[in-house]
Amino acid sequence: MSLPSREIRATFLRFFEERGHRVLPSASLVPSGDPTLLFTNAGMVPFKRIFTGEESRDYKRAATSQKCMRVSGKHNDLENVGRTPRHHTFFEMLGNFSFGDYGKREAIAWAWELVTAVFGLPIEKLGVTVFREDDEAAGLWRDEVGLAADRIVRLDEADNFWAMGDTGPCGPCSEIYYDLGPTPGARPGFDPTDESGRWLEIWNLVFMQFDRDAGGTMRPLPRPSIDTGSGLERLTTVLQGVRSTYDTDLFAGILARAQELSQVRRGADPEKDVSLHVVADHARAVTFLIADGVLPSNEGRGYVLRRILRRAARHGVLLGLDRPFLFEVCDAVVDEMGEAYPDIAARRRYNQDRVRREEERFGETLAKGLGLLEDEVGAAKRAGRTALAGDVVFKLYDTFGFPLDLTEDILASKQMGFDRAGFEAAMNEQRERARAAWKGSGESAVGPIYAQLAADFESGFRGYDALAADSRILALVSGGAAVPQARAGDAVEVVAEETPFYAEGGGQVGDRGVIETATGRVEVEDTQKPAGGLIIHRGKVVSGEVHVDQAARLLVDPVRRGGAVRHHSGTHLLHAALREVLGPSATQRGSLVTPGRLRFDFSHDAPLSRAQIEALEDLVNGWVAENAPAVVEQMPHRDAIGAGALAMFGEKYGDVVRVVSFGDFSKELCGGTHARATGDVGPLKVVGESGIAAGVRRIEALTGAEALARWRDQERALERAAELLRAPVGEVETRVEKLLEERRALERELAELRARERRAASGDLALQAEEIGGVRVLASRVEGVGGADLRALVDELRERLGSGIVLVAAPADGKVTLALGVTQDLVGRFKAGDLIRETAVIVGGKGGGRPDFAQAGGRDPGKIDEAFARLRELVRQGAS
Ligand code: ALA
Repeated sequence: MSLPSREIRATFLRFFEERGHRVLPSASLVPSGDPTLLFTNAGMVPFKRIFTGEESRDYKRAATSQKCMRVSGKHNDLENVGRTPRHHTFFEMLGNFSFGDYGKREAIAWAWELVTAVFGLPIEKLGVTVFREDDEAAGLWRDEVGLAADRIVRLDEADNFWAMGDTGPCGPCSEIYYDLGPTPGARPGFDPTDESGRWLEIWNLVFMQFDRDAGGTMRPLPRPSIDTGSGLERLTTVLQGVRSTYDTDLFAGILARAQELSQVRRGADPEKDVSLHVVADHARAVTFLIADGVLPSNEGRGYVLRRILRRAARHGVLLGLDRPFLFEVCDAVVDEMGEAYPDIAARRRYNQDRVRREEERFGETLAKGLGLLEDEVGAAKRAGRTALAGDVVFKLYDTFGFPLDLTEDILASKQMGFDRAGFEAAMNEQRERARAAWKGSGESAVGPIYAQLAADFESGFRGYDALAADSRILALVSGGAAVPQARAGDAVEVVAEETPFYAEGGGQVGDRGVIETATGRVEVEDTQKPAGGLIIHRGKVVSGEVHVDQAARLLVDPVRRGGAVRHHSGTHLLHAALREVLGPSATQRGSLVTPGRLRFDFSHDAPLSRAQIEALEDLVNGWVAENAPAVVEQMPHRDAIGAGALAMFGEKYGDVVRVVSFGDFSKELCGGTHARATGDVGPLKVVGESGIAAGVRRIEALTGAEALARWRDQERALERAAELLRAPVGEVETRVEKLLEERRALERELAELRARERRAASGDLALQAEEIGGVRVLASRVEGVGGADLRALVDELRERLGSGIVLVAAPADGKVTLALGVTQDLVGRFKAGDLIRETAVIVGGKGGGRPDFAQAGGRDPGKIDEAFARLRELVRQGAS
């Protein structure tokens, strides 16, 4: 019996736990606070800021099995996945990490020990690569491990220098390869560059030494570190003695479900195997992405999810499945992996539902896309072309979710090609757009001064129980630099040994207040935590001076803090109520807690009904009335999640977490400040509900005094309206309805009066008609007529004349409008549009219209008579 993947994962973690590593749970696929990265793509991502020294933890060694996604890169272009034996979108990366603790020697020795002594891989089947210039690593492999010289190959940056992305921690690396046995075309000996598939990379050891900035400059890291990554899928392939990851037990249950549903057997037809593999790989990606809060959409992460899901659905079609099926394969993913990843087990139903809905939606566009493709192919053939335009193929790809390979398949069957360069150009444009949209999504860089201070100091937060503290000033920052003292008028940032000030975090705004010393006073406007455990009080010296090392008294503004506390606890109650009303899929996406209001963003894809909002308010206010006390506990992250505590997706939490509970209805991981009991929150009122992004809704609410103030404002507004209406408040509605009705009646009456007046006026005007060359012409100025009335007037005059040409000029506000009508019997000879063009020029305007009616605007009412004269002239010419 070969080693099950479950055992491989556990053995790896245990091996490093025994060597002093803290074993941590996998972080979310959605990187926390890292806008430079679409997905967590390596085990080191959650530790990025520890490597750069911006953050520290109470451990220096860690080991994880990390969920990862890669959808671009050398081998991970989506189109490849399923076609090669071992590339995936979603995968698990086993890794051990040293944060400035051990270095190359231990990393290499342990990797070797685990691979050979524990997993028992034969030494003669292993080879390693090192970075061209890394003599130290090469020496360690040769002298300490005892590897033969021909099993150590030096490669350059492209292969042996690892970076998380364009910026961030990076360094030279060393990779361990395994010989899968002779393949056709393989070169003899150890050759990692051989592309025949013989040598499989199973472990990458990165010697983190640099931090690369956006300009490409590499700065040495404060403490060189170790980051390693071994793909569980590949390691399992090797340890289970198979050639493809799809042959491991990781995929067995998932592929079995796909085969059962499609009634297609693996191994019978290579093309069908590709489809089965695509379905299996993508079902894993889809399951984990949705469980981490990503929803299908047309941008960013949601777009990647949608592409993956549709590609899987289309391959289902190729397997003969003409109904939603992927949701059932995703269910098999939960069966297989739910034990290792409780998150996906907890969301089984929700997951199924989302996937199924997206499959149904794609089912509709699929038919339309195929129709478009048929049409385009037909048109191209008729035009004698043998290739389809690149932008058509891109449209299918982009709008209809057709993967390129699918379009290619279909085109090939019709002996058609396509303009690949055009497709690529359209694709690049799209990528640029996506990149541009991805940039600038926040997170300002930590100034170097803060990183420095964070390395030197840590501030103790004392503000959970106290609003005042006696402490000492550790550092002062002014103008971006540390200063020994600050004087009245200076803007300053104060670092103290201990502080009751809450630094902005977890959605809650930073505290305000004052810091007093024997010689001066600082008014604090904001409190922030820019790096690590460093808390800074940002404000201004308002009197005297303060200096480093001085004793200081720190006093938090209690009213402001009180408001923040109420709204923060209110946010927790609202979150709990949302889950009761909408179900567990309403997961938190963000929040803002200020002293005056709260805002809560969550996953949900339809507006909330009034009944749902009222249900939320009733639940929360019921809990408030219970006056349930807050219980705050510290516990290991694992236990907290096990006890059902809610944690925000993508939020970073330490190993030991703070859990805030109210009664048995609310339990959340939270570092914020809270009410002692729900009663302190006071009434909670929802004042806004809106959509802020695809699948994300926002609720705004007020608590306590703010809720009351809001009611009062509204009451006052209602009373003012009642006063204006001279009616009791209770009758405002019926009175307004009545007023509106009366208004409608008056408008009707007014319109009738106007029409009557117009008819009378037109009777008089018609008498002014003159005859020019046998054509009746009426040119007249009218006052106070505009818009539709002007047109109606021209119609009426035309009717009165029976046969003729009517031009009316309506001056108003220094401008003039001309309207011109020609009766039907004359349109053969005179075109209203032509006549108006020539007359409008005279009043400095332009216009046009149909043969029987035209309109124009002009800027020179003083020339109306001239315009009339021009009309007469035109008629004379036309009549002759
Ligand atoms: N971070 C390294 C990798 O992903 C270990 O290969």
